[in-house]
Amino acid sequence: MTAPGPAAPMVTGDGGGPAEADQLRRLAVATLDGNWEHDHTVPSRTLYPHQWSWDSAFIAIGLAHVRPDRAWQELRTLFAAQWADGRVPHIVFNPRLRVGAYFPGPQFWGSERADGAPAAATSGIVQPPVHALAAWLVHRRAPSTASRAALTELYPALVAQQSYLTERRDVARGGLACVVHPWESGLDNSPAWDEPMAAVPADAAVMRAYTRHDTAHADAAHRPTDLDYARYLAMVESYRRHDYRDDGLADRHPFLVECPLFNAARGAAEHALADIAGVIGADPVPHRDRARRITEALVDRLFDPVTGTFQPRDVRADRLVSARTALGLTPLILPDLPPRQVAAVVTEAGSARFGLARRMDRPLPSHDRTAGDFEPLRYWRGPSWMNLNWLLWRGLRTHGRPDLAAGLRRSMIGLVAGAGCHEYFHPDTGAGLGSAAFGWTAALLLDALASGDAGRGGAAEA
Ligand code: 9WN
Repeated sequence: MTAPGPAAPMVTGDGGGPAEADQLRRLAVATLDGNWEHDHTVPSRTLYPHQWSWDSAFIAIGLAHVRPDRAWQELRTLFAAQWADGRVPHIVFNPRLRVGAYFPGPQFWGSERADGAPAAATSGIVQPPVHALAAWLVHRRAPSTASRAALTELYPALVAQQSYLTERRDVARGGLACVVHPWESGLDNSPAWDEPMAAVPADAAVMRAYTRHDTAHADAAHRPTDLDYARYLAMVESYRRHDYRDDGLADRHPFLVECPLFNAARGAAEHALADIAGVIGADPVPHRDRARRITEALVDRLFDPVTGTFQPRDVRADRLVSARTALGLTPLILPDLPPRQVAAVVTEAGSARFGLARRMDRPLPSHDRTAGDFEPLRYWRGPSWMNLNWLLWRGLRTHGRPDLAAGLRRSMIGLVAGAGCHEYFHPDTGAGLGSAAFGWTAALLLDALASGDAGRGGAAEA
């Protein structure tokens, strides 16, 4: 079962010709327009009918090409729900929707009982902080007086978001922020979380007390299992019991992990804030300093010289998790990643595990395709996702690999040309999976289409 969406495009080639590109652009705009909900864009009308944090950042990047006012509104609406401590909640619930439109909904999260929560009902956890980068890209797409004013307005909120992560979430005091829930990574059921999740006590039978919403709209065989969900709920309950406070996490919380993508996003955010500061007359230097420290900590704590890739660190067990997932490639978005790590990530991405090449049929999968637990249909355990590929595409351009960036870009566009704006895709066949009208797929497609010259011509991009 998939959600109805704008019809898949009648694109016969790989989407690379001007007429095909135009058709794809129209499909993407129709998808984003269809998901627009009075002041924000929903990731999917059926599966995810509220506002999600990192989705909105990716969506703003795409909207900048076609509806710049909406791009700013998207970010403003999200940050209007920022908590007093600076956290940006991973879901902002739309009060107009019926109870049960999504599980777990506002009643389960109970944000209204926590100090410093906003008036709107939200979740109590966060997602990767890709918003400063998004704000910078939205401005850079069409700089204007209005975009500078929008940056000036958002800047303090973006800084507070970073401060929250630096001051409250660095549980191991090593310079990296912890995620307290797999949902915070954005890659909910990635094999990267199997080891730390195994330590979370839970019984799948507790799910008998709840009705999952996701499996009513997507194939259960593609989604996290009931045991995964039992653990997800247990982790929320553990955090909620302390009103989502972060003091004492090390002593009481069952899941504490330093994620390479989450922290790479944090570092990229400091680089973007330095750029923003330069435009609005603030001081960029502290942002560059913080960015440098984050990159150093990532290399120090998460780069495994034996495997040559970045791996999450399970802080409770104080060890790197063994799974080699696409998360490990994402530090490439950091412009100050040292050459040794850049080379290692490019090698890992080009290996049989992920298949990056100048000529490639399909974008990268979310997990090592040679691994025994690779599942081509199950969510973040194998399928290809546009946002992960977009991050890698950006990283390749940042580090002067236009040849590989161009190959990846073509494969991303070809994927949507073949299947439509699906949520995720079979990594071998390219078949569309999950929601058929997914926000960030449409948005990042627009960005890939618009950046054709940079992708082909090879200018390194900051
Ligand atoms: C839980 C909205 C979100 C994305 C996540 C993706 C999925 C939610 C879910 O959907 O997570 O947050 O219900 O599965 O994993 O990355 O932000 O698109």
